[in-house]
Amino acid sequence: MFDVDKPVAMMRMGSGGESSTCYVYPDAPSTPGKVTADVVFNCSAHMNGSITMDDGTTIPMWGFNDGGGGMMGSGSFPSPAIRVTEGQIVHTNLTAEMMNGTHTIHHHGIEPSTENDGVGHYSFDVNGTYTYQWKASHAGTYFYHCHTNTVLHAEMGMYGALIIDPPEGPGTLYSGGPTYDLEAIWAADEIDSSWHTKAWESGTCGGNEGFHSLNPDYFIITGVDGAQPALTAPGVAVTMNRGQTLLVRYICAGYLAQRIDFDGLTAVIHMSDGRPLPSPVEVSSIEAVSAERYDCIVTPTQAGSYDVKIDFFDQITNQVTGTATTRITVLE
Ligand SMILES: [Cu+2]
Repeated sequence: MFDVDKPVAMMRMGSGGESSTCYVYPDAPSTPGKVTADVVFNCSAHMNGSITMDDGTTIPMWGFNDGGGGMMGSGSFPSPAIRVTEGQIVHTNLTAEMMNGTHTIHHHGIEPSTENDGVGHYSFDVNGTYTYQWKASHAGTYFYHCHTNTVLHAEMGMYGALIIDPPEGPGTLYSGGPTYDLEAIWAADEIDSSWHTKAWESGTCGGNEGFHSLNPDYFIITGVDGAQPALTAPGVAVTMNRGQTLLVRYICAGYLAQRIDFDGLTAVIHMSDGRPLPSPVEVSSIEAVSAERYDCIVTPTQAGSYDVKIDFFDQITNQVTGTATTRITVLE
């Protein structure tokens, strides 16, 4: 019988002789088959961010900063979006130093070679700098995240949106697909603040760090507290005119199952997980599980204020354990 209290893997020594980390494979090789990229992102892993909640509590967060490429914004939480055009060869340069923890970047939903997949235990965790080389093959909504000690590092906020536009550019969802006037990127996530004081390698040696028990106390949309601030926060809440089309790029960025409810508005799902649906589906709500993405277009026909509610379901009881809310304001 499986004994959860015993380490389940051999100790793996880090390249610097560290003996306290297991399931971590630090390396920074050169990229196999490296070619000239069409677009380059420079990311450095950081572990010094934070998010301040509506009740005044500040919670430590980790993430990826713009490492100087000038294309990734200021490095807040969530990490800045990576946005590219279908067909491009992309280099994501990750810099991570062992003293701050090894990290990776997994471009979720992209299908590169094993070395470029950023799944540490299948290849390596980055200690130094590594260039992830990948091709943006299919327009759609993805996200990227760290895949080192994933349970903790993803919870700590090491993720950001990854958008691939079709050759037509922003405003068209996929080549030959629907167009849109405005866009919202809603990455919904829960936070268990008790996890946010852990060391980066916590739990990698098989000790019980409590990661089997997620008890979230905050619920967020794209890095903003969903208790109240997300109702009006720029970049999350939407103000639009009646008759305009809004593309919602909905990313289930947490561990709990979720349901987004559009408060009476009709959402037309056109894509899921980076692929068009065989035919669009009209819904009033969408249920999603961890890492799923849905691209849906909302075209309000009446002016008003619509509070879009994202419920989070407890893993054991399946009861709603928290809710994050944002708002679509439709002007006449
Ligand atoms: Cu990490």
